[in-house]
Amino acid sequence: AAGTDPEALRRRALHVLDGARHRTHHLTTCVDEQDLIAQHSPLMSPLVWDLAHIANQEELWLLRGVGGREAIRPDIDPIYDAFEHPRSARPTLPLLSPGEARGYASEVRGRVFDLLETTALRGDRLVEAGFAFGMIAQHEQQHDETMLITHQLRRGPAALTAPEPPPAPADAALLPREVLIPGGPFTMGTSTEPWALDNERPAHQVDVAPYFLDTTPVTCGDYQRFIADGGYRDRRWWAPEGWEMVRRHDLEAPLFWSGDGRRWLRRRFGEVEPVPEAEPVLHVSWYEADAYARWAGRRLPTEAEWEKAARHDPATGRSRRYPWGDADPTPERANLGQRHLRPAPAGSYPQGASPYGVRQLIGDVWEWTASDFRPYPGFEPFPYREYSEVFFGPEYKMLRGGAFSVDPVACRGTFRNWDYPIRRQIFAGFRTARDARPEEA
Ligand code: AVJ
Ligand code: FE
Repeated sequence: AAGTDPEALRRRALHVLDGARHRTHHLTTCVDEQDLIAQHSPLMSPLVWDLAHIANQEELWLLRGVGGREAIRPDIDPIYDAFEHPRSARPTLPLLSPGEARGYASEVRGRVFDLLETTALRGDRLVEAGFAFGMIAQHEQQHDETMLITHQLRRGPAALTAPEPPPAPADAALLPREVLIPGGPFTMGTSTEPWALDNERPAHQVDVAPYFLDTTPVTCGDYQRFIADGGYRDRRWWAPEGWEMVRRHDLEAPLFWSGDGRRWLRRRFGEVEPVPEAEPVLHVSWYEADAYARWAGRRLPTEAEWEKAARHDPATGRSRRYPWGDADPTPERANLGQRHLRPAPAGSYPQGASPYGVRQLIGDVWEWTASDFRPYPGFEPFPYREYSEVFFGPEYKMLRGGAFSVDPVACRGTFRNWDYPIRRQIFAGFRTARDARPEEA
Protein backbone atom coordinates (compact mmCIF):
# COMPACT_ATOMS: atom_id res chain seq x y z
CA ALA A 1 0.00 0.00 0.00
CA ALA A 2 1.19 3.50 -0.79
CA GLY A 3 0.41 4.89 2.70
CA THR A 4 0.33 8.67 2.84
CA ASP A 5 3.76 9.51 1.44
CA PRO A 6 2.92 11.82 -1.50
CA GLU A 7 5.71 10.47 -3.71
CA ALA A 8 4.60 6.88 -3.17
CA LEU A 9 0.98 7.87 -3.86
CA ARG A 10 2.06 9.59 -7.06
CA ARG A 11 4.02 6.56 -8.21
CA ARG A 12 1.06 4.32 -7.45
CA ALA A 13 -1.35 6.59 -9.36
CA LEU A 14 1.04 6.70 -12.33
CA HIS A 15 1.42 2.94 -12.25
CA VAL A 16 -2.31 2.18 -12.27
CA LEU A 17 -3.12 4.81 -14.91
CA ASP A 18 -0.35 3.39 -17.07
CA GLY A 19 -1.53 -0.17 -16.57
CA ALA A 20 -5.06 0.74 -17.58
CA ARG A 21 -3.84 2.55 -20.69
CA HIS A 22 -1.73 -0.41 -21.79
CA ARG A 23 -4.77 -2.63 -21.58
CA THR A 24 -6.98 -0.10 -23.39
CA HIS A 25 -4.37 0.14 -26.12
CA HIS A 26 -4.23 -3.65 -26.50
CA LEU A 27 -8.02 -4.01 -26.64
CA THR A 28 -8.36 -1.30 -29.28
CA THR A 29 -5.39 -2.15 -31.54
CA CYS A 30 -5.79 -5.93 -31.89
CA VAL A 31 -8.72 -5.45 -34.29
CA ASP A 32 -9.02 -3.23 -37.37
CA GLU A 33 -10.74 0.18 -37.59
CA GLN A 34 -13.92 -1.34 -38.99
CA ASP A 35 -14.15 -3.57 -35.92
CA LEU A 36 -13.72 -0.56 -33.64
CA ILE A 37 -16.69 1.33 -35.05
CA ALA A 38 -18.93 -1.72 -35.61
CA GLN A 39 -21.63 -2.62 -33.14
CA HIS A 40 -20.95 -6.24 -32.24
CA SER A 41 -24.06 -6.53 -30.07
CA PRO A 42 -26.95 -4.18 -29.23
CA LEU A 43 -25.96 -4.79 -25.60
CA MET A 44 -22.62 -3.09 -26.13
CA SER A 45 -21.17 0.19 -27.38
CA PRO A 46 -18.81 0.28 -30.35
CA LEU A 47 -15.29 -0.14 -28.93
CA VAL A 48 -14.40 3.35 -30.14
CA TRP A 49 -17.17 4.81 -27.93
CA ASP A 50 -15.59 3.22 -24.83
CA LEU A 51 -12.19 4.55 -25.88
CA ALA A 52 -13.32 8.18 -26.14
CA HIS A 53 -15.61 7.88 -23.08
CA ILE A 54 -12.61 6.78 -21.01
CA ALA A 55 -10.73 9.91 -22.11
CA ASN A 56 -13.75 12.19 -21.67
CA GLN A 57 -14.34 11.02 -18.07
CA GLU A 58 -10.65 11.52 -17.37
CA GLU A 59 -10.84 15.05 -18.72
CA LEU A 60 -13.99 15.81 -16.72
CA TRP A 61 -12.83 14.46 -13.35
CA LEU A 62 -9.10 15.11 -13.41
CA LEU A 63 -8.37 18.04 -15.74
CA ARG A 64 -11.54 20.05 -15.17
CA GLY A 65 -12.52 18.70 -11.72
CA VAL A 66 -9.21 18.40 -9.84
CA GLY A 67 -7.17 20.78 -12.01
CA GLY A 68 -9.82 23.41 -12.73
CA ARG A 69 -8.56 23.46 -16.34
CA GLU A 70 -10.51 24.72 -19.27
CA ALA A 71 -12.30 22.08 -21.33
CA ILE A 72 -10.45 20.59 -24.32
CA ARG A 73 -13.55 19.27 -26.07
CA PRO A 74 -16.73 20.50 -24.30
CA ASP A 75 -18.63 19.84 -27.54
CA ILE A 76 -18.30 16.07 -27.20
CA ASP A 77 -19.41 15.76 -23.56
CA PRO A 78 -23.03 14.84 -24.45
CA ILE A 79 -21.93 12.12 -26.90
CA TYR A 80 -19.93 10.37 -24.20
CA ASP A 81 -22.39 10.82 -21.36
CA ALA A 82 -23.55 7.27 -20.64
CA PHE A 83 -26.91 8.54 -19.35
CA GLU A 84 -27.80 10.46 -22.50
CA HIS A 85 -27.71 7.56 -24.95
CA PRO A 86 -28.40 3.86 -24.45
CA ARG A 87 -25.66 1.56 -25.74
CA SER A 88 -27.80 0.39 -28.65
CA ALA A 89 -28.06 4.00 -29.95
CA ARG A 90 -24.36 4.87 -29.74
CA PRO A 91 -23.31 3.68 -33.24
CA THR A 92 -25.48 6.40 -34.81
CA LEU A 93 -23.86 9.25 -32.83
CA PRO A 94 -21.24 11.51 -34.46
CA LEU A 95 -18.45 9.66 -32.67
CA LEU A 96 -14.77 10.56 -32.85
CA SER A 97 -12.99 8.34 -35.36
CA PRO A 98 -10.54 5.78 -33.94
CA GLY A 99 -7.65 8.12 -34.79
CA GLU A 100 -9.33 11.14 -33.22
CA ALA A 101 -10.26 9.15 -30.12
CA ARG A 102 -6.67 7.96 -29.68
CA GLY A 103 -5.35 11.48 -30.15
CA TYR A 104 -7.84 12.88 -27.63
CA ALA A 105 -7.01 10.15 -25.09
CA SER A 106 -3.27 10.78 -25.27
CA GLU A 107 -3.72 14.56 -25.16
CA VAL A 108 -5.76 14.21 -21.96
CA ARG A 109 -3.33 11.72 -20.45
CA GLY A 110 -0.34 13.95 -21.13
CA ARG A 111 -1.97 16.81 -19.26
CA VAL A 112 -3.01 14.46 -16.44
CA PHE A 113 0.64 13.50 -15.89
CA ASP A 114 1.47 17.21 -15.51
CA LEU A 115 -1.42 17.67 -13.12
CA LEU A 116 -0.37 14.68 -11.03
CA GLU A 117 3.12 16.20 -10.63
CA THR A 118 1.74 19.44 -9.21
CA THR A 119 -1.27 18.32 -7.17
CA ALA A 120 -0.94 17.92 -3.42
CA LEU A 121 -2.68 14.60 -2.84
CA ARG A 122 -4.38 15.79 0.32
CA GLY A 123 -7.09 18.26 1.08
CA ASP A 124 -10.64 17.72 -0.02
CA ARG A 125 -12.03 14.22 -0.48
CA LEU A 126 -11.57 14.21 -4.24
CA VAL A 127 -7.77 14.45 -4.07
CA GLU A 128 -7.11 12.99 -0.60
CA ALA A 129 -4.73 10.04 -1.04
CA GLY A 130 -5.06 10.46 -4.81
CA PHE A 131 -8.67 9.25 -4.81
CA ALA A 132 -9.70 10.92 -8.09
CA PHE A 133 -6.69 9.42 -9.90
CA GLY A 134 -7.45 5.99 -8.47
CA MET A 135 -11.11 6.35 -9.36
CA ILE A 136 -10.25 7.19 -12.97
CA ALA A 137 -7.86 4.23 -13.24
CA GLN A 138 -10.65 1.99 -11.93
CA HIS A 139 -13.10 3.57 -14.37
CA GLU A 140 -10.78 2.86 -17.31
CA GLN A 141 -10.27 -0.73 -16.13
CA GLN A 142 -14.04 -1.20 -15.81
CA HIS A 143 -14.46 -0.08 -19.40
CA ASP A 144 -11.60 -2.35 -20.42
CA GLU A 145 -13.63 -5.19 -18.95
CA THR A 146 -16.67 -3.92 -20.87
CA MET A 147 -14.56 -3.95 -24.05
CA LEU A 148 -13.45 -7.49 -23.26
CA ILE A 149 -17.14 -8.47 -23.12
CA THR A 150 -17.56 -6.86 -26.55
CA HIS A 151 -14.60 -8.91 -27.80
CA GLN A 152 -16.25 -12.09 -26.49
CA LEU A 153 -19.50 -11.19 -28.33
CA ARG A 154 -17.68 -10.30 -31.55
CA ARG A 155 -17.87 -12.90 -34.33
CA GLY A 156 -14.85 -13.75 -36.46
CA PRO A 157 -11.34 -15.03 -35.86
CA ALA A 158 -9.63 -14.62 -32.51
CA ALA A 159 -7.95 -11.26 -31.89
CA LEU A 160 -6.81 -11.73 -28.29
CA THR A 161 -4.33 -14.21 -26.90
CA ALA A 162 -3.56 -15.33 -23.38
CA PRO A 163 0.10 -15.33 -22.39
CA GLU A 164 -0.24 -18.62 -20.48
CA PRO A 165 -2.92 -21.08 -19.32
CA PRO A 166 -3.86 -20.99 -15.64
CA PRO A 167 -2.15 -23.52 -13.38
CA ALA A 168 -4.09 -26.68 -12.51
CA PRO A 169 -4.79 -27.13 -8.78
CA ALA A 170 -2.90 -29.96 -7.12
CA ASP A 171 -5.38 -30.76 -4.38
CA ALA A 172 -8.82 -30.03 -5.90
CA ALA A 173 -10.08 -33.59 -5.39
CA LEU A 174 -9.29 -33.38 -1.66
CA LEU A 175 -11.26 -30.21 -1.00
CA PRO A 176 -14.47 -30.39 1.01
CA ARG A 177 -17.48 -29.46 -1.09
CA GLU A 178 -18.64 -26.80 1.37
CA VAL A 179 -17.36 -25.10 4.51
CA LEU A 180 -19.17 -23.92 7.62
CA ILE A 181 -19.02 -20.20 8.35
CA PRO A 182 -20.04 -19.60 11.97
CA GLY A 183 -22.74 -17.09 12.77
CA GLY A 184 -22.12 -13.75 14.46
CA PRO A 185 -21.29 -10.18 13.57
CA PHE A 186 -18.54 -9.05 11.20
CA THR A 187 -17.51 -5.75 9.62
CA MET A 188 -18.92 -5.25 6.13
CA GLY A 189 -17.74 -2.47 3.83
CA THR A 190 -14.87 -0.09 4.53
CA SER A 191 -14.14 3.39 5.84
CA THR A 192 -10.37 3.12 5.45
CA GLU A 193 -9.60 1.74 1.98
CA PRO A 194 -8.44 4.96 0.24
CA TRP A 195 -9.70 4.15 -3.25
CA ALA A 196 -12.90 2.32 -2.27
CA LEU A 197 -15.89 3.68 -4.19
CA ASP A 198 -18.92 5.24 -2.54
CA ASN A 199 -21.10 2.09 -2.46
CA GLU A 200 -18.42 0.15 -0.48
CA ARG A 201 -18.68 2.67 2.37
CA PRO A 202 -18.97 3.03 5.32
CA ALA A 203 -17.79 0.07 7.40
CA HIS A 204 -20.65 -1.29 9.49
CA GLN A 205 -21.47 -4.34 11.60
CA VAL A 206 -23.64 -7.06 10.09
CA ASP A 207 -24.83 -10.17 11.91
CA VAL A 208 -25.23 -13.35 9.90
CA ALA A 209 -26.65 -16.72 10.93
CA PRO A 210 -24.35 -19.76 10.51
CA TYR A 211 -24.25 -21.04 6.94
CA PHE A 212 -22.41 -23.35 4.59
CA LEU A 213 -20.74 -21.97 1.48
CA ASP A 214 -19.34 -23.89 -1.51
CA THR A 215 -15.55 -24.17 -1.33
CA THR A 216 -15.31 -23.26 -5.03
CA PRO A 217 -17.56 -21.76 -7.67
CA VAL A 218 -19.99 -24.15 -9.41
CA THR A 219 -18.19 -25.79 -12.35
CA CYS A 220 -19.24 -26.40 -15.95
CA GLY A 221 -19.33 -30.12 -15.09
CA ASP A 222 -21.73 -29.48 -12.19
CA TYR A 223 -23.84 -27.27 -14.42
CA GLN A 224 -24.01 -29.92 -17.16
CA ARG A 225 -25.69 -32.24 -14.64
CA PHE A 226 -28.38 -29.61 -14.08
CA ILE A 227 -28.91 -29.40 -17.86
CA ALA A 228 -28.91 -33.19 -18.28
CA ASP A 229 -31.44 -33.52 -15.47
CA GLY A 230 -33.84 -31.34 -17.48
CA GLY A 231 -33.20 -28.23 -15.40
CA TYR A 232 -34.13 -25.84 -18.21
CA ARG A 233 -37.44 -27.66 -18.76
CA ASP A 234 -38.59 -27.86 -15.17
CA ARG A 235 -40.51 -24.86 -13.94
CA ARG A 236 -40.05 -25.87 -10.29
CA TRP A 237 -36.51 -24.54 -10.15
CA TRP A 238 -37.15 -21.09 -11.64
CA ALA A 239 -38.21 -17.72 -10.34
CA PRO A 240 -41.31 -16.65 -12.36
CA GLU A 241 -39.41 -14.04 -14.42
CA GLY A 242 -36.60 -16.53 -14.98
CA TRP A 243 -39.01 -19.13 -16.28
CA GLU A 244 -40.49 -16.52 -18.61
CA MET A 245 -36.98 -15.73 -19.91
CA VAL A 246 -36.22 -19.43 -20.51
CA ARG A 247 -39.47 -19.93 -22.44
CA ARG A 248 -39.23 -16.74 -24.48
CA HIS A 249 -35.67 -17.35 -25.64
CA ASP A 250 -35.74 -21.15 -25.60
CA LEU A 251 -32.72 -21.26 -23.33
CA GLU A 252 -31.08 -24.63 -22.75
CA ALA A 253 -27.52 -23.82 -21.67
CA PRO A 254 -25.25 -20.87 -20.74
CA LEU A 255 -24.56 -18.21 -23.37
CA PHE A 256 -21.89 -19.25 -25.91
CA TRP A 257 -22.58 -22.98 -25.41
CA SER A 258 -23.72 -25.16 -28.29
CA GLY A 259 -24.53 -28.86 -28.20
CA ASP A 260 -24.95 -31.67 -30.68
CA GLY A 261 -26.88 -33.78 -28.17
CA ARG A 262 -23.75 -35.71 -27.15
CA ARG A 263 -21.46 -33.04 -25.83
CA TRP A 264 -21.33 -29.31 -25.24
CA LEU A 265 -18.95 -26.91 -26.95
CA ARG A 266 -18.22 -23.35 -25.94
CA ARG A 267 -17.17 -20.32 -27.99
CA ARG A 268 -14.52 -18.23 -26.27
CA PHE A 269 -12.88 -15.18 -27.86
CA GLY A 270 -13.20 -16.56 -31.38
CA GLU A 271 -12.28 -20.20 -30.63
CA VAL A 272 -14.60 -23.14 -30.10
CA GLU A 273 -13.58 -25.68 -27.47
CA PRO A 274 -15.15 -28.54 -25.53
CA VAL A 275 -16.81 -27.18 -22.39
CA PRO A 276 -14.09 -27.31 -19.71
CA GLU A 277 -15.75 -29.37 -17.00
CA ALA A 278 -13.33 -28.44 -14.24
CA GLU A 279 -13.70 -24.67 -14.73
CA PRO A 280 -16.22 -22.45 -12.99
CA VAL A 281 -19.28 -21.98 -15.19
CA LEU A 282 -19.47 -18.59 -16.95
CA HIS A 283 -22.11 -16.60 -18.82
CA VAL A 284 -25.13 -17.57 -16.78
CA SER A 285 -27.78 -15.06 -15.78
CA TRP A 286 -28.83 -14.55 -12.17
CA TYR A 287 -31.99 -16.51 -12.98
CA GLU A 288 -29.95 -19.51 -14.12
CA ALA A 289 -27.74 -19.34 -11.03
CA ASP A 290 -30.84 -19.10 -8.83
CA ALA A 291 -32.49 -22.06 -10.62
CA TYR A 292 -29.37 -24.23 -10.37
CA ALA A 293 -29.12 -23.52 -6.65
CA ARG A 294 -32.77 -24.49 -6.08
CA TRP A 295 -32.28 -27.68 -8.11
CA ALA A 296 -29.28 -28.50 -5.92
CA GLY A 297 -31.37 -28.00 -2.77
CA ARG A 298 -29.43 -24.86 -1.97
CA ARG A 299 -29.58 -21.08 -2.54
CA LEU A 300 -27.34 -18.19 -3.57
CA PRO A 301 -25.41 -16.54 -0.73
CA THR A 302 -26.34 -13.01 0.29
CA GLU A 303 -23.78 -10.27 -0.25
CA ALA A 304 -23.12 -10.23 3.51
CA GLU A 305 -22.49 -13.99 3.52
CA TRP A 306 -20.14 -13.65 0.55
CA GLU A 307 -18.22 -10.83 2.23
CA LYS A 308 -17.95 -12.52 5.62
CA ALA A 309 -16.46 -15.60 3.94
CA ALA A 310 -14.07 -13.39 1.97
CA ARG A 311 -12.92 -10.95 4.67
CA HIS A 312 -13.63 -12.06 8.22
CA ASP A 313 -10.59 -13.28 10.11
CA PRO A 314 -11.83 -15.42 13.01
CA ALA A 315 -8.43 -15.19 14.74
CA THR A 316 -8.61 -11.42 15.18
CA GLY A 317 -12.28 -10.63 14.56
CA ARG A 318 -11.17 -8.11 11.92
CA SER A 319 -12.27 -7.83 8.33
CA ARG A 320 -9.36 -7.89 5.90
CA ARG A 321 -8.93 -6.46 2.41
CA TYR A 322 -8.80 -9.85 0.68
CA PRO A 323 -9.43 -13.51 1.58
CA TRP A 324 -5.69 -14.09 2.11
CA GLY A 325 -5.05 -10.96 4.17
CA ASP A 326 -4.28 -7.30 3.54
CA ALA A 327 -1.59 -7.70 0.85
CA ASP A 328 -2.36 -6.78 -2.76
CA PRO A 329 -3.29 -9.55 -5.24
CA THR A 330 -0.47 -11.48 -6.95
CA PRO A 331 -0.59 -14.07 -9.74
CA GLU A 332 -0.17 -16.78 -7.07
CA ARG A 333 -3.29 -15.66 -5.19
CA ALA A 334 -5.89 -14.85 -7.81
CA ASN A 335 -6.73 -14.99 -11.50
CA LEU A 336 -7.15 -11.32 -12.42
CA GLY A 337 -6.13 -8.86 -15.11
CA GLN A 338 -7.08 -10.75 -18.29
CA ARG A 339 -3.91 -12.80 -17.81
CA HIS A 340 -5.36 -16.16 -18.83
CA LEU A 341 -8.49 -15.04 -20.72
CA ARG A 342 -10.40 -17.74 -18.83
CA PRO A 343 -11.18 -18.89 -15.30
CA ALA A 344 -8.79 -21.32 -13.63
CA PRO A 345 -10.05 -24.82 -12.70
CA ALA A 346 -12.11 -25.01 -9.52
CA GLY A 347 -9.91 -25.39 -6.46
CA SER A 348 -7.04 -23.35 -7.89
CA TYR A 349 -5.10 -20.75 -5.91
CA PRO A 350 -4.59 -22.43 -2.51
CA GLN A 351 -2.56 -19.31 -1.59
CA GLY A 352 -5.67 -17.21 -2.15
CA ALA A 353 -7.88 -19.22 0.23
CA SER A 354 -9.74 -17.48 3.05
CA PRO A 355 -9.20 -18.47 6.71
CA TYR A 356 -12.28 -20.70 6.42
CA GLY A 357 -10.74 -22.45 3.40
CA VAL A 358 -12.96 -20.93 0.71
CA ARG A 359 -11.17 -20.66 -2.66
CA GLN A 360 -11.36 -18.33 -5.66
CA LEU A 361 -13.50 -15.70 -3.98
CA ILE A 362 -11.37 -13.09 -5.75
CA GLY A 363 -10.88 -13.46 -9.50
CA ASP A 364 -11.91 -16.18 -11.99
CA VAL A 365 -15.66 -15.41 -12.23
CA TRP A 366 -17.93 -12.71 -10.87
CA GLU A 367 -20.27 -14.38 -8.40
CA TRP A 368 -23.98 -13.65 -8.43
CA THR A 369 -25.43 -13.15 -4.95
CA ALA A 370 -29.02 -13.24 -3.73
CA SER A 371 -28.94 -9.52 -2.84
CA ASP A 372 -30.45 -6.46 -4.52
CA PHE A 373 -28.40 -3.24 -4.84
CA ARG A 374 -28.93 -1.33 -1.59
CA PRO A 375 -26.84 1.40 0.02
CA TYR A 376 -25.06 0.61 3.28
CA PRO A 377 -26.32 2.50 6.34
CA GLY A 378 -24.67 5.94 6.25
CA PHE A 379 -24.08 5.86 2.46
CA GLU A 380 -23.16 9.18 0.85
CA PRO A 381 -23.01 9.57 -2.92
CA PHE A 382 -19.44 10.46 -3.96
CA PRO A 383 -18.29 12.02 -6.15
CA TYR A 384 -21.40 11.75 -8.34
CA ARG A 385 -24.89 10.28 -7.88
CA GLU A 386 -24.66 8.46 -11.19
CA TYR A 387 -21.89 6.12 -10.05
CA SER A 388 -24.12 4.15 -7.64
CA GLU A 389 -27.09 5.96 -6.17
CA VAL A 390 -29.28 6.07 -9.27
CA PHE A 391 -29.04 2.26 -9.52
CA PHE A 392 -30.20 1.41 -5.99
CA GLY A 393 -33.32 -0.71 -5.92
CA PRO A 394 -34.66 -4.19 -6.59
CA GLU A 395 -34.01 -4.30 -10.34
CA TYR A 396 -30.28 -5.00 -9.99
CA LYS A 397 -28.59 -8.05 -8.45
CA MET A 398 -25.17 -7.86 -6.83
CA LEU A 399 -22.04 -9.58 -8.09
CA ARG A 400 -18.93 -10.00 -5.93
CA GLY A 401 -15.29 -11.01 -6.19
CA GLY A 402 -14.28 -9.97 -9.69
CA ALA A 403 -13.41 -12.23 -12.62
CA PHE A 404 -10.33 -13.05 -14.73
CA SER A 405 -11.37 -9.95 -16.68
CA VAL A 406 -10.97 -7.56 -13.74
CA ASP A 407 -7.79 -5.67 -12.93
CA PRO A 408 -6.51 -5.74 -9.34
CA VAL A 409 -7.00 -1.96 -9.02
CA ALA A 410 -10.76 -2.47 -9.42
CA CYS A 411 -11.00 -5.55 -7.21
CA ARG A 412 -11.07 -6.06 -3.44
CA GLY A 413 -13.09 -7.84 -0.77
CA THR A 414 -15.42 -4.87 -0.45
CA PHE A 415 -15.91 -4.17 -4.18
CA ARG A 416 -19.55 -4.29 -5.35
CA ASN A 417 -20.77 -4.81 -8.90
CA TRP A 418 -24.35 -5.05 -10.16
CA ASP A 419 -26.35 -5.97 -13.23
CA TYR A 420 -29.81 -7.00 -14.37
CA PRO A 421 -30.73 -10.59 -13.44
CA ILE A 422 -31.25 -11.47 -17.14
CA ARG A 423 -27.69 -10.55 -18.16
CA ARG A 424 -25.53 -13.39 -19.52
CA GLN A 425 -22.75 -11.73 -21.51
CA ILE A 426 -20.87 -10.59 -18.40
CA PHE A 427 -18.16 -12.84 -16.95
CA ALA A 428 -20.44 -14.16 -14.21
CA GLY A 429 -20.76 -17.49 -12.47
CA PHE A 430 -21.76 -18.31 -8.90
CA ARG A 431 -21.36 -20.51 -5.86
CA THR A 432 -24.15 -21.80 -3.63
CA ALA A 433 -24.92 -21.73 0.10
CA ARG A 434 -27.32 -23.20 2.62
CA ASP A 435 -28.39 -22.43 6.18
CA ALA A 436 -26.61 -24.49 8.82
CA ARG A 437 -28.98 -26.59 10.92
CA PRO A 438 -28.70 -26.00 14.70
CA GLU A 439 -26.90 -29.32 15.23
CA GLU A 440 -24.37 -28.41 12.49
CA ALA A 441 -23.57 -24.86 13.61
C1 AVJ B 1 -20.14 -0.87 -11.92
C2 AVJ B 1 -19.65 -2.12 -13.88
C3 AVJ B 1 -21.91 -1.56 -13.32
O1 AVJ B 1 -19.94 -0.44 -16.33
O2 AVJ B 1 -21.93 0.29 -15.90
C4 AVJ B 1 -18.45 2.58 -15.77
C5 AVJ B 1 -19.08 0.87 -13.96
N1 AVJ B 1 -19.68 3.32 -14.16
N2 AVJ B 1 -18.70 3.87 -15.99
C6 AVJ B 1 -20.80 0.02 -15.55
C7 AVJ B 1 -19.07 2.24 -14.62
C8 AVJ B 1 -19.47 4.33 -15.02
C9 AVJ B 1 -20.44 0.22 -14.08
N3 AVJ B 1 -20.53 -1.06 -13.30
FE1 FE C 1 -18.13 4.97 -17.70
